[in-house]
Amino acid sequence: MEQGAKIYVAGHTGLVGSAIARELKRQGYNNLCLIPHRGLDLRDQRATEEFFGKEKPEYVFMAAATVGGVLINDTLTGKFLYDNLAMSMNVIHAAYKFGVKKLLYMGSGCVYPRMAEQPVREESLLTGEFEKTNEAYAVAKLSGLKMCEYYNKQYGTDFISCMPCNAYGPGDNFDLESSHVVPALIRKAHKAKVEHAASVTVWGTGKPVREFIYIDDIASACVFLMRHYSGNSCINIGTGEELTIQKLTEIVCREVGFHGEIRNDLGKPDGAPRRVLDSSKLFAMGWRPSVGFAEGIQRTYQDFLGQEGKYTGKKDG
Ligand code: GFB
Repeated sequence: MEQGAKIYVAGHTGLVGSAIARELKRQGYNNLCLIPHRGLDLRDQRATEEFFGKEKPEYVFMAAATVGGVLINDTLTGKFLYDNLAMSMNVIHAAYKFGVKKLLYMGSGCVYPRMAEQPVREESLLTGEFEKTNEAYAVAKLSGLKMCEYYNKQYGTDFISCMPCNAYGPGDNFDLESSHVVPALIRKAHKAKVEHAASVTVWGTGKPVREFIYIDDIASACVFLMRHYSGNSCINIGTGEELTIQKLTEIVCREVGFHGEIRNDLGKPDGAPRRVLDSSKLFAMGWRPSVGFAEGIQRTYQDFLGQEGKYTGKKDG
């Protein structure tokens, strides 16, 4: 990827897209094509193709998606399927139609089968049933992954895809109903701390196991793959470290400074029992994550403190 190349980051205002744009600028790629969602609805094929025809990007990071945590995934199933299917199809087809040199498509660890052998290898794709709570999102993302593979086969495109584990970091969504677990727990622990509450409530049993990666590490891996990898196999992006949700909560409470009790709301879903990726293919290429979990939590907490008013209309405490 040449330094002066024109690079389109689809979804550049989101958690992953904003981190990729930051990483590209940090590495001296300044010819970035960034258009906010309000400027272009990627679910609209005509508008998407008009944009590609006008801007003619050479490289595309497809990080635009409708995302959310276990609860919203399990409730807005129609929206999660439609939005992500339409955006993926339109961007991948337009990239082919307008001669994009290379595209990186953001998959997700939740696309793997619920009961795949852990840590999950890329070969496990499509070998079993999806996790029900995020099936709609997984079906849409799988379609995007396979569309890249099929276009490479039929049209000779160079479209690659990656599968990150659970992402967190600055720019995350801290809304308690729609967010993922890390931002939700940071906000809950902060509120419990400032209100001197006796406890903080965790969804589900706290027994599920997850792997968490700081968003700047995902961005670094995406730029690395765009520069060094071509092929039809998706590539896992993880840290190799797994945590139960209970342990995660203890770490978040420690980093936030809340020392009360942890209670469980068993009325909320656990989601997949264990989801840990095997990232040995990526590690063998020479990339490694660099931000440790405690440091990542601290940076995310500071980001939340800088914008807590946005979520509560006032400071939580
Ligand atoms: O992050 P999360 O919503 O998504 O939930 P998944 C992870 C685990 O944290 C689940 C528990 O076991 C939740 O029950 N959890 C505990 C909480 N407290 C909370 C809380 O306050 N909020 C949330 N959200 N969870 C996602 C998929 O699955 O994985 C996405 O839904 C995406 O589509 C992502 O693919 C990678 O890890 O279960």
